Amino acid sequence: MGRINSDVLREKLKVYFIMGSINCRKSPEEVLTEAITGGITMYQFREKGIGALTGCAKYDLARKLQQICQSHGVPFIVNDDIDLAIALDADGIHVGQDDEPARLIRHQIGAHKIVGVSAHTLEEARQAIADGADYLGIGPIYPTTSKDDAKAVQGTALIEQIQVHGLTLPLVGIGGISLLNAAPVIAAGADGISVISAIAAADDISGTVRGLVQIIRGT
Ligand code: TZP
Ligand code: ICP
Ligand code: MG
Repeated sequence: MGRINSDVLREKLKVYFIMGSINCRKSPEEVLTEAITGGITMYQFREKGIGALTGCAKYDLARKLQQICQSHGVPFIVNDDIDLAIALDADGIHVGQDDEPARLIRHQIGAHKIVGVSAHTLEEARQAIADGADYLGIGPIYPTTSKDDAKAVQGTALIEQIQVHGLTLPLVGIGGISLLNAAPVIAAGADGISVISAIAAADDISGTVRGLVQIIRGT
């Protein structure tokens, strides 16, 4: 099996929900189920930050959320944790610049799995592509409170720069994206948006996702 088709991946990146237990105001299972009802196209399990689960509790939650994704045909991606991604036979993994190099991640997880890499500069984007990434996460686009060690806010500048330099890998914008500011991210050339708090902390999770889907699909 070879690498995922990039047009198929672009569809899955449109409304890419990221969540762990600390992002939720009700059970993660409920939050994920409501987000799927609203129409998320991909999900990333990111169990990180103060109070995050570890060990067996982390594994058990990941397995439950993976089963919810599987029963609805939504790809399940693991943040950072290559051992967990392999143990669960997840659909893919997302890594940052401080994690294991993407080249090693690709080697460990196999050609047919989805590998995403966070990039904050054109150079990091080029390196991720050379290392075998399938898509890039570009951000933080707007201010965010969901990541303690977030880099400087960059707006849509890098997304635009990536197009100008002819890099064609699928990409999502991330960081502070909501119903109010998602449209410029797509206008800048991103295939989709990646969102934690605007979905996980919404009063109406499925309604918020439906709104984001409409913006991304341009209707
Ligand atoms: N990487 C860059 S910004 C960010 C991550 C994981 C957090 C995004 O969360 P939110 O709540 O959508 O701003
Ligand atoms: N981009 C994506 C898609 N996921 C992340 N966890 C991140 C950047 C930091
Ligand atoms: Mg990371």
